[in-house]
Amino acid sequence: MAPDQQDRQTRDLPGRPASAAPSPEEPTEPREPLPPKEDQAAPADVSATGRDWHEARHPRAQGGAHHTTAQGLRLPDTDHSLKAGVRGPVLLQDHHLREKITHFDHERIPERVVHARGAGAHGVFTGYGTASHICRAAFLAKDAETPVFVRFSTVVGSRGSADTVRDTRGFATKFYTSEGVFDLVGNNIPVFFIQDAVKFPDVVHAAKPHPDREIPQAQSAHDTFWDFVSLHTEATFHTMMFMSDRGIPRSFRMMEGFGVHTFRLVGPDGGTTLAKFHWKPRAGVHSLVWEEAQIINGVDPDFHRRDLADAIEAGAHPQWELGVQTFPDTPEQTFQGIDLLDPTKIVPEEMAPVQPVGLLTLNANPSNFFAETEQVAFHPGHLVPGVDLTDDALLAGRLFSYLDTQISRLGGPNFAQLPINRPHVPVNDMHRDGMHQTAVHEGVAPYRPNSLDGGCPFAAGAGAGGYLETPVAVPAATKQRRAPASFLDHTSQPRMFWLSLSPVEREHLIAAYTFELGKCYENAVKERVLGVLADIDGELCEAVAEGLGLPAPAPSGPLPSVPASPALSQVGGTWPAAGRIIGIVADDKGDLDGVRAAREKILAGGMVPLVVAPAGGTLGDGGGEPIVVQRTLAAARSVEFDALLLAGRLAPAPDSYGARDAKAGVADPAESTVDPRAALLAGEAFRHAKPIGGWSGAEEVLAAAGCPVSAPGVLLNGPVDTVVAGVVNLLAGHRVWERFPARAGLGG
Ligand code: HDE
Repeated sequence: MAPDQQDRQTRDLPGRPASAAPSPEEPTEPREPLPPKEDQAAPADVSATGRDWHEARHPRAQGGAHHTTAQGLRLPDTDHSLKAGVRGPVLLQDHHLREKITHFDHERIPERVVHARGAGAHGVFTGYGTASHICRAAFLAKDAETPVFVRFSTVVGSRGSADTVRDTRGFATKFYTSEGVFDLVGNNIPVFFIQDAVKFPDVVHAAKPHPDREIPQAQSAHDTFWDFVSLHTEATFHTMMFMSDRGIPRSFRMMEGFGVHTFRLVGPDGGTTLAKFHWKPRAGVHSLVWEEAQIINGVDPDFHRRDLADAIEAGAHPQWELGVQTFPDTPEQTFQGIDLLDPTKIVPEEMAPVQPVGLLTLNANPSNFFAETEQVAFHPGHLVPGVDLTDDALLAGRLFSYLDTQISRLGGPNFAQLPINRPHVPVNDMHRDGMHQTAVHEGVAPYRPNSLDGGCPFAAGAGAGGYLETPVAVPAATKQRRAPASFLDHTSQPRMFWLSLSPVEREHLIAAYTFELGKCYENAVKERVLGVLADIDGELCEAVAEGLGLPAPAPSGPLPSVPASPALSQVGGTWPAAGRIIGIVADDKGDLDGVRAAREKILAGGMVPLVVAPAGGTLGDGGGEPIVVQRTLAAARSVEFDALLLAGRLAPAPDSYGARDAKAGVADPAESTVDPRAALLAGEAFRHAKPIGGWSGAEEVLAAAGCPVSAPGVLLNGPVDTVVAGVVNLLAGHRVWERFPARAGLGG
């Protein structure tokens, strides 16, 4: 019996009408608490005071047999207020009523000021040992296994906003290491908008909805955002990157992650190396196309959240390799002319290859969104021995900001005691009291030095695992509000990015700028953005200007001459198709043996088949193994699939919704040979360059959708096995890019 069902036992109470007697499935006996799900147990075993947490937590868990108040008083009824007589009035002395409603009134906490919308997962990180000579951190040692919690997020939107908006994505990882918590709080884009933390409120105010009407939600396509970034050109590289396909990832599972700043690694002998962190997804880096992203925002606003949870539940555990780019720790802190303290610059991977140092596997979904994903509190200053900071001015501001924001968001300074934030090592701090203190500290001397508590706790030197800041020399300097001269170059790397993209990616970038600026009202803002683009590339600027109907300005000077960095392009590689979703559309008249064979082949390849049919239930009841229908044509949209299989011609059933719809759309009802909803699926999949396979009359569906059956990536009428194998092969390249022709000349 589930705990929520227990509440309904109160219907047995005297005075309730006989008709309210329990239905057969309603439980009548209390039960013992259910054991926690194995893969979803609370992450920490030790409380802030070092006690067994499970023991401390148990009395407050809601798995017990009897419903109680917060004070543990057993309750016979939670469905009726205490009244004077059945018709009232309600009595103020009803403590349960007041406690229940007061608690409810305070259920919401302030959402994160940025990165409010997110999804999380538990996992494990396994070190390769390949970094051990340059970084003494225990979690990077060979075969060391460290529990982790990862939270992915969008940046601009509110907590309830849609997942597939155009935005940067957060990629924050909490490592519960044997030396304390290490947080790597990164993004899916390797550079940032600003070089100095003091500008953060400006960029966020510009990107958030306009303060007068509070629109638009979770969008950068509005005047204030473009006003700011066109005036503040250090944002250009980041802006271009999230206007590119990276701003609309196909899945959290298919994004790269970047620590952005340069960190300082400390080796076993105390030697230091500068480093940038990278996460490389095993599933490849893939994106949606813009029309798809917009459809998803309406059809399934939880698309990324659902995709992550479903994949983990299905056992398709997403994986990323952690890698580092390393640079000598010289006093200049530059690498081949690139300033390593400038977070608006990358070091191209061709100049400093990313060296893999460990593997992250996400293998368990949170048990409770609020307790874990919402309450998790990251901080770039949560470091372990072996990882130290540099003087990046953006990082310095973050070190202040994250602690400050948690205090207001999580209601006080004791958020590290929340289960999701607790280190998996004993905590011996001397912080005391404060809001929401859950530890019952013992002893009388929370200060150092002391003699009354035996001198405990003792300082931990390096030999005892203590964290020692690297003794870096601070050069003699003059106080000033200025940035180094190298920070003024805002065009070379954006131009390098443009030159590194394939024609289809350039086409997407042009379309994104044209869309976003097309949503702006102020011509002066659009013209200023065109001025910025003119200094990146003439072709880019002209194409966007043409779309906006404005003249393309001339560049302000000669364009920088920079080499491309092929690693910045997402297109052209091949990747495992495992974890991808293939829709199979069929009805009872289709080739159901073919559907069965296709399902098996897809499952055997580690992919997910989704059977779509005109109505729910099963297909093939007339003979053979029934096929469970997972989506009806009324509920499915092509955006859910990476590829599509059509197992028949999908005629509308007489008098069905599909038939009525089809008749409404054509002059002669006799011509309505294909269910229009199937044609819509096929047409969208075609337009979004997805591989399409089909047999048993599938060409009629494509014809009804107006798709040429001889187009690249359309595989029809071979044996089912061959069609499916062909579609899976195409999936390795993500999409059939030949169906997305780029304008002539964009090949660069
Ligand atoms: Fe953040 N950022 N940030 N940020 N950030 C927050 O902290 C901030 C920056 C990033 O899933 C906030 O707990 C400042 C860069 C992620 O919980 C806040 C500056 C990068 C997350 C904050 C930056 C990030 C945040 C809001 C400029 C990539 C979500 C809630 C100096 C390297 C973490 C919170 C999660 C969240 C401040 C810049 C990534 C307000 C002041 C650069 C992934 O403290």
